[in-house]
Amino acid sequence: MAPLRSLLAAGLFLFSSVNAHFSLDTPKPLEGDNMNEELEPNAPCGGGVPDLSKNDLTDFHVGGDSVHWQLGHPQANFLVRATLDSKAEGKWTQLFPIVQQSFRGDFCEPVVTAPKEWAGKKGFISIACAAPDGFLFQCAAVNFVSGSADAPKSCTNGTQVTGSFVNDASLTALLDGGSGTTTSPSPSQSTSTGAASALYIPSGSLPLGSLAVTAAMVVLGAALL
Ligand SMILES: *[C@@H]1O[C@H](CO)[C@@H](O)[C@H](O)[C@H]1NC(C)=O
Ligand SMILES: [Cu+2]
Repeated sequence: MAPLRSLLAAGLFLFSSVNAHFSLDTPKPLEGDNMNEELEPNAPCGGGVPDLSKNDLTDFHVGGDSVHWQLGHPQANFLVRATLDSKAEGKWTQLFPIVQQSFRGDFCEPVVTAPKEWAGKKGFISIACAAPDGFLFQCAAVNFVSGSADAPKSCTNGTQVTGSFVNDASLTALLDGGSGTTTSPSPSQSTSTGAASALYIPSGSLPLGSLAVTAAMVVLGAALL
């Protein structure tokens, strides 16, 4: 029974690890809890439609506030950028060094700052991710306010998640003064995660189906133990 059991365990691992590109948790994303993953490759905000006259805004403290996302790939590079443009059409400023996340799961930076003179203005924070399957984007519409905020208890990194600061010219090009063109993510990135990208299945395509399969495998697996 051992081989079958380990096969099922492998299947379980596969199904539980094959999910989202990445999702933004804090600040509140434009699409709320209803992110359309298929639109996530669209710059500058994925499926979110940036328009300060319509979007819900949350406060972001220029002296330091948290930015929290979940990654569904084993590794990706992230750029945190922001603009005061009312439709997020350009003028992107970098808010935090480009960070390379290794391992799937939660990543939260408790202290991300914005230019002090932005306090009292409205704008967008956009997270640009260079993933094995291309660029991915999410945005939040925010009121930039003065002062700093303590990160909430929910601001944690996954236990196996690590971060390191890296150079990524493909992401730097997405800043004002960058080339502005969308070239493919850096080659080192794609090669190091090539095997994993082959496993990617958009979770939007069969959310209930894969859940049902996972549930069935849990039941089967439990029966065999
Ligand atoms: C998560 O990891 C990053 C990168 O190492 C680090 O800068 C950050 O402070 C960590 N977040 C928390 C909540 O400890
Ligand atoms: Cu992806």
